[in-house]
Amino acid sequence: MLTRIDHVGIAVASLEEAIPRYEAAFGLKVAHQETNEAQGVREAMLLVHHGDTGGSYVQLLEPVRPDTPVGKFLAKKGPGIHHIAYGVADIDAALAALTVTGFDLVNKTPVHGTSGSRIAFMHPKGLGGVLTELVEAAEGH
Ligand code: V0V
Ligand code: CO
Repeated sequence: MLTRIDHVGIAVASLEEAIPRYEAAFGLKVAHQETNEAQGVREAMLLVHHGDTGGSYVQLLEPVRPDTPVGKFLAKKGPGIHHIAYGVADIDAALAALTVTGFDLVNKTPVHGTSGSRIAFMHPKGLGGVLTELVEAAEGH
């Protein structure tokens, strides 16, 4: 079902400070930046590798307000790894299969993700404490 590690989401207080650190450390480049009001984040995608099944990225996440998933995470735990995201070819089929097996889905139907992707989150409780996202990339990504 999974085609790649699409991204590792990292909670940061400031994109402006975090982006140059990642550029300096690994020579990564920002491929895309976006504000996602529904998810409460400003995010930057830095490309690590582009393979047959699509890209793998570091996703830096800055909360737009404290009362958001990333804002609450930062207040509780400080900056760090917030979620892992796996690529899937067909997110509707993946969610249907996970519903049958009884997984606790935060999003039962896909919502808008970065660069026009369709995404859905799975609750960390069922997956070793790791908030997990599925991503169906938009055509051409
Ligand atoms: C919270 N918890 C986490 C966690 N966030 N555990 C692991 N990783 C995380 N990121 C734990 C927390 O320690 C608590 O554990 C428990 O969950 C409840 O925490 P809470 O602070 O009361 O939070 P809730 O229950 O209000 O919300 C938690 C969930 C929420 C996971 C349901 O964060 C959520 O809906 N996340 C999905 C949306 C999201 O994260 N969007 C931002 C990225 P104890 O203390 O009970 O043991 S947007 C994105 O990635 C985009 C747009 C993209 O890729 O395109
Ligand atoms: Co993400």
